[in-house]
Amino acid sequence: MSLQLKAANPNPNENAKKGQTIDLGNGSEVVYVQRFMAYDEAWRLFDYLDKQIPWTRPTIRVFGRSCVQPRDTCYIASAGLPELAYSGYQPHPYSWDDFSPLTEILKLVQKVLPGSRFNSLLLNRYKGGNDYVGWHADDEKLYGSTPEIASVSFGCDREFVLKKKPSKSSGGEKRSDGEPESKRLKKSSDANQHSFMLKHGSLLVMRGYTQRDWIHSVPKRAKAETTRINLTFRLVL
Ligand SMILES: O=C(O)CCC(=O)C(=O)O
Ligand SMILES: [Mn+2]
Repeated sequence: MSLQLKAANPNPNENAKKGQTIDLGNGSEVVYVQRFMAYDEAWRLFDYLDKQIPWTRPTIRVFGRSCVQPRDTCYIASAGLPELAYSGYQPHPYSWDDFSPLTEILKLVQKVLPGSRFNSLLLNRYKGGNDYVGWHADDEKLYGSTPEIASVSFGCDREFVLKKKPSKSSGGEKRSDGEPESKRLKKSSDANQHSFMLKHGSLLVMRGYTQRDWIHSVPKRAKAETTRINLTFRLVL
């Protein structure tokens, strides 16, 4: 299958097309482009990915226990990179050459993010609202200290949540002003959590210190009935 991808058509909503940048503070940043890809093209790609990617649902280890990963996965990497391992699982690296539409999506990502470089891709398929990814940061050493991760979504809209890691210096009871506890908690929860409904054909970019200072998840959602496919492009150093 060969595809010539183009960016989404002009849209009255400038933010949806050009993207919005969310400054998370202390050098962490997220960019969200809702209409990254044209709608119909994104559905063609969904069908291709759903049918042609060699999906597996591996057994992983979490807190010393074996469990089946609650989503399907596949890994693509350029030749000669160090091997990726997470939760006791080492995915087989497939070649970009065997999945040319993925290279087309990569080119479109690099066009929207000038100067970015990616050489690996982790794909996830959530076959309904019971499939999820738990709280984690993509802070593996092989990505370096400030990885840029570009995430493209297809199919069912799902919520993506970012939560600030508890800061090491702030002990639970320490206070510096006389503000009531309830008010302080409300304020901190606003600044310390961000949620995005990741739409079909959208792009979300995490960069700077986001993996060092924040964790993220795609929680279970009873109402999400259909399949979602997500691609995260990364640079292995
Ligand atoms: O599916 C998503 O939007 C996120 C996936 C993710 O965080 C990961 O693969 O590390
Ligand atoms: Mn992640």
